[in-house]
Amino acid sequence: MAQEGQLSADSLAVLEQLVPVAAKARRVFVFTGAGVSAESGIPTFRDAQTGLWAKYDPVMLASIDGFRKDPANVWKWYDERRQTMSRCQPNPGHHAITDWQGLLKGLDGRLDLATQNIDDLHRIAGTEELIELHGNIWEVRPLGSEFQEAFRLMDCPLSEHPPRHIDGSTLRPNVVWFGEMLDEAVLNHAFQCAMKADLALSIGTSSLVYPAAALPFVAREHGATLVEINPERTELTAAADYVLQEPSALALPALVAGIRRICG
Ligand code: BV8
Repeated sequence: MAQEGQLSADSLAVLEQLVPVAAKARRVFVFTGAGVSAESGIPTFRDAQTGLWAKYDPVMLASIDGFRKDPANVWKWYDERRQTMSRCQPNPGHHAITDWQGLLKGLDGRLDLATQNIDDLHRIAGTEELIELHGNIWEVRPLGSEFQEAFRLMDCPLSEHPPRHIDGSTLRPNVVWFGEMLDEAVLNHAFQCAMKADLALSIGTSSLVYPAAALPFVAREHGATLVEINPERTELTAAADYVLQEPSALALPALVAGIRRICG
């Protein structure tokens, strides 16, 4: 497979061990971060501060305090990110996850995907029953309201910063900001999936942001075999049973192709 041709010898050796184990798994938990969208052209969270945003601290921009201080400025940042994301498509890594989910369904298994990403690319790639831990950049809700009141606002670019609800109230992005609680039901569901998994993969995340970053560790503590796919080492690498230090758009299609060769 052309894709495998670009993998390092180390990664091919890891895949040789991993593929038979992964082909046997019937409850797979996949946890993704910004790195899986890097090859779609979306800057990862920390390097999203390129250009005019370089002078801002992302943790400040993605925070309720930052928003209350200057809602227009925070909305300008989200509007820019929405415009970037509107030009991006899922990459082979996103599609490999959807492909694997379909394969497992046919084998009476299941793949649960919990993503930290807010870019909608897993949904566009066709992954079902997506768990969006940190919300979705295409959704908004009235400031001060609960996640349940969110709705999609697809205007791109936005006509005003901040956008307003029909009743004139200020709308906020339906994302989880630093210092904000995640939607408890969403987070509990993700932990349930992690605890039931026999194979867990942490892909494209720096494993720094909690409580989401605890998920792969919890999967491992409950007996899952743990795989990390990331070109860099992270806080999780030492705990992983298999490490593929590759871009996900290269490693995931090679892994799923190997599983398909065994499972048909
Ligand atoms: C909360 C949405 C309770 C907004 C985001 C312990 C327990 C609980 C909380 C904390 C804790 N310790 C600290 C905290 C507070 C804080 C936190 O974790 N801070 C960190 C910085 C230390 N957590 C919170 O505030 C959370 N809320 O805990 O509520 C509470 C309430 C009140 C008071 C206290 C606690 C809420 C966190 C959610 C924040 N929202 N996003 C938006 O996006 O605008 S987080 C944001 O960063 C992203 O969404 C993403 O989820 C997250 C992490 O980023 P990554 O996805 O990992 O991306 P990153 O850029 O970091 O790394 C990219 C990786 O990809 C790299 O490793 C790179 O090597 C790799 N890569 C690059 N290219 C590729 C690749 N991999 C594969 N292929 C490639 N091609």
